Amino acid sequence: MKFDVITIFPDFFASILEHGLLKRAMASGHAEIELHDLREYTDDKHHTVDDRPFGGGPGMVFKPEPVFRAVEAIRSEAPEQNLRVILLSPQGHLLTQAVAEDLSHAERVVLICGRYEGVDERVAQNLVTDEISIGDFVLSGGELPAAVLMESTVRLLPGVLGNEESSEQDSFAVPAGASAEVRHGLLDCPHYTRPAEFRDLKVPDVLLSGDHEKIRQWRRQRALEKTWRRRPDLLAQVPLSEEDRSWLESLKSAEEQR
Ligand code: 9D3
Repeated sequence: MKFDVITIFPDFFASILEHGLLKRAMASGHAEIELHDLREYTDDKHHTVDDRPFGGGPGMVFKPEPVFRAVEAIRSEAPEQNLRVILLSPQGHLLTQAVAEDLSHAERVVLICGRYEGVDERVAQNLVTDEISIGDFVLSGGELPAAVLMESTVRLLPGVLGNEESSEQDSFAVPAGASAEVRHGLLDCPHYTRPAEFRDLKVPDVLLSGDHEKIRQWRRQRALEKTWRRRPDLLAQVPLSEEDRSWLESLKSAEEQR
């Protein structure tokens, strides 16, 4: 699949394209990423990409013309291709594993990285197919979100993580918005490695016991407990076994005793 990233800071992406998963996916031909400097799609001497908001107020807004021109130039390279045009913005739908899975089936995805107070609404209304946010916190622009979106999508492409089958096959019986990749929606259990004792801090005995059934139970219980305490919203969407339910019940009654 191919990403076209429209940004006023193309250099921002150098380090993530030179390291790790995205670099490997590009080297192996699974992903292609082309950076487009928004300023190259301006036509004035000063390469102006922004202007003051109509109606007044603080900050600056991305002008529509350079953004339209950039997307139209990309579209004209392959007019028959079905383009997803994504605006990264705080007003977008939340990026979830399900959104990444959906995008991993796309042929070509344009990512528009906003800056300043925002982007002229005519871009969002007339050019963009999806508006996406990575969470309810304030960033300075869409570049980090674009990198997050690309990494979460590319790692789902068949072959990128070594597994030649589509990673979709392991998302069976998982409700929308979740996937087996996120442990059927549960938070992960704790992990330990050597040494078994570090400054008086001991690894739980069960993990050293060699009893695989006990270890499986312990891990499942820790995952259930952590999810119940920190992310009860996730627990509501997860298929639970009888064993899971009875453990959670005993956890809740122990808590009520305290
Ligand atoms: C403090 C400025 N805010 C006034 C109410 C609005 C605002 C405008 C532009 C807040 C952030 C931004 C820049 N952020 C993004 O473009 C962005 C973003 C984010 O800030 N958080 C999570 N996901 C995303 S995707 C794009």
